[in-house]
Amino acid sequence: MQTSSFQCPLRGGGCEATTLKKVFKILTLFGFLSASYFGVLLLYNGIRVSSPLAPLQHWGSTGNDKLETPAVVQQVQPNMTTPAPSVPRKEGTKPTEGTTPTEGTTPPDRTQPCPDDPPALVGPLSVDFSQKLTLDEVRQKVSSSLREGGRYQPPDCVSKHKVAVVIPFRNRHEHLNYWLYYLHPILMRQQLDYGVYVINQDGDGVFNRAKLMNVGYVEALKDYDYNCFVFSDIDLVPMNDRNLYRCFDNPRHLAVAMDKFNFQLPYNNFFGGVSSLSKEQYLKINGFPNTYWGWGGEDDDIFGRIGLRGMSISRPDLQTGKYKMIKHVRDLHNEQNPANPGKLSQIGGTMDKDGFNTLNYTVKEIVKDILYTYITVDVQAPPS
Ligand SMILES: [Mn+2]
Repeated sequence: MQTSSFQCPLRGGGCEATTLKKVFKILTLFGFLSASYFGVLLLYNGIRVSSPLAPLQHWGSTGNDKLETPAVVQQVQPNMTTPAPSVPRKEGTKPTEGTTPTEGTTPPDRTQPCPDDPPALVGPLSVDFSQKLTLDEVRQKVSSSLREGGRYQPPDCVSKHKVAVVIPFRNRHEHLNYWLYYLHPILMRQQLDYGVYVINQDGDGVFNRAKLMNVGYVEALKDYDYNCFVFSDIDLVPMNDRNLYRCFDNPRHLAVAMDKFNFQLPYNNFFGGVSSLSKEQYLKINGFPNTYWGWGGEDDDIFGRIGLRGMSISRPDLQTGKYKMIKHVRDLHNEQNPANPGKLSQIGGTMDKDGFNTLNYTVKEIVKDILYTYITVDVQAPPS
C-alpha cells in the first residue's frame, strides 16, 4: 500500500504508484547518465592539464599556442599590477627545452643570443604574503618550465647570463615557498640561464650567512659553468621585474629600497639583502669572510672588500630596486654579534686570509627538487 504522507506532484492529482515509479526511474537514469558524462569530461580535462608532457609538446611547435595555455599562466598573472598584454604570458611561462622534445616537434631555435632588454618584463609587481602557500602549490604553479634542481634556460634564445642564485637558509620554509613562487616567473621573464641553490646550515650552531654564500658559490660551480652569482636573503621579493638578477661591470647591490627601510637605502654603504657578483668580481675579493658568526657585519665587510679592490657598487634606482620583506621575528641562534663591527677596520689585512681560499665545510646532503637545489652543509659552527 501507498504511504499517505506523500504529496502528488502532478497536476490533477492523478498519481498512481506505477506512473510515479516510471517517472522516477527515468529521472534517475537521466541523472546518472549526465553525471557520468560530466565525470568523463572532467577526468579528460584533468589529465590533459596536469600532464607535464602536454605543454612541452605544445610549445615545441611554433605559432598557435593560445588554446592550451596551462593553468600556470593564470595563476601567475594576477600578481602583476601592470597587466601585461600577452607578452609575459608568452615569455614567462615557456618550458625549457631541457627535457628531450618528443617526436614530431621542431626543437626551438636556440642559436640566437637573447636580447639585452628582455621583452617580457612588466615593471612594478604586486607582492602579497597574506595567503599561505604550500610547496606543492608552488610546484603546480611555477615548475612546468623548470628542470630538476630549479634550473631554467630560455627556450628560444641563448642567455649570456648564467646565474646561480644562492640563498643562505635555515628553518624558513614558509619564506622559501613565497620566494620560489614570486622569483621563478621573474627570473624566467628576465631570460636568465639560471639555477636556484638553497644552502641550508645544518644543526643549531650560530648562523653564518656569508660562509653559506661561499658554499653556494663553490657548490653551484660543480653543477654548471655559471658566470654570475646572485646572493639573496630568503625573505626578500623584488617588487619590480626590471631589477635584473644578472651581473654588471661592478658588483651590484639590488635590494636598495626595502619596505622595512621605508623604500630608502638605510645608509650609503649598505650592501645587504640581495647582491650580485660575477665570478671574476667574486674571486677578486677572495669571496666573502667566513668568520662572521651571528647577525650583522658581513655585508659591510663585503662592501669594504669591493672598495679595497678598486671596484665600485652598481645599483638600480629606488623605484626599480623596491623590495618587500616577509615579516618575521629574529631567528634563534642568529643573535647580533658584538664582535663583528670591530672587524670592519681590519679588512685590508683579513681579506686575503679569510674567504674563498680558506673555506672549509662538509656537505651533508644534496636534494634536487624541481624548484631548487637544496644543499645541507656543516659549516663547523660554534655552539650557540
Ligand atoms: Mn629578514
